[in-house]
Amino acid sequence: MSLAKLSYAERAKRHSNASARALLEVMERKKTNLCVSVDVTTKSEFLSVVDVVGPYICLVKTHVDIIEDFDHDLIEKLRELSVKYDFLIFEDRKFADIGNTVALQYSSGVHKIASWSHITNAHPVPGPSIISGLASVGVPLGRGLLLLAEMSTKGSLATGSYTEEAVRMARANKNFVIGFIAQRRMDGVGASPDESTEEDDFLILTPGVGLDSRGDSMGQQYRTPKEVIVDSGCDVIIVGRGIYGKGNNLDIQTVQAQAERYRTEGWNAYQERIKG
Ligand code: 5FU
Repeated sequence: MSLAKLSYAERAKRHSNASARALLEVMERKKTNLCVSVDVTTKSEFLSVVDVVGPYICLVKTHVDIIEDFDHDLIEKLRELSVKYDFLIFEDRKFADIGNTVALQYSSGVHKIASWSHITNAHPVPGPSIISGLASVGVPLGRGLLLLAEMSTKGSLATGSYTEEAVRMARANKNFVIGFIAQRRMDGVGASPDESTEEDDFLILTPGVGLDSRGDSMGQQYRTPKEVIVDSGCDVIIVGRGIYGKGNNLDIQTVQAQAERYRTEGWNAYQERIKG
């Protein structure tokens, strides 16, 4: 049976990585495949958005380096909210350096990402050593890594043999690599004809999701939850501005209504996929 037809609960039982299992379990428990990307630049806006979207999401995606008044109190409050509302945390750090450097960037510095982020991600561009560098920090903590196999932007270079090589790198490191940032399922991608990949269960987390717009003026491209979940077989929809808006004034009621809307669209699409 294709993995896209299995329920999140069934897939959780088969997963050995603690973060992948926890994510699939929370998706099933809260009936949501929505990840909100909270790309705002102040601590108070960040916490307001997370507090209002918390009930509707499985995962919060952060870019902590854009928060002007970042401090560890923010992380403590984010952790409290993640317990209160039952969601995981994904720092979208997009590591891209040599193993030794990424291990330091992941564990140390101002942000100490590995100490609070269940999931993070990396560009495969440096080759497999980026995975071993990050794994030296993340595996002992039970963390999970996503590789950027594709991107949502117009003209992305992450296509063809680059994407295939990313999937091969993931297959060789299944204890730590739990899936991909990608625009479609990656089952069997880059495998040789005699290679069995049926047991692989890589999660596909997909940015570039919007219901009211097809893109922005800086190369972003949007597809609907149905296109992403049903047509392309992805697992988690990542939504930013579609939920928290574009201007400087956060309208918390609208943020809540949009989170509810995307959660419903994403979950209905998943149910259509597993039943169809
Ligand atoms: F890897 C990627 C990608 O291919 N496209 C993305 O948009 C990551 N992203 C992130 O998802 C990006 O950095 C934003 O944080 C978020 C999308 O935000 P939007 O407001 O929904 O466009």
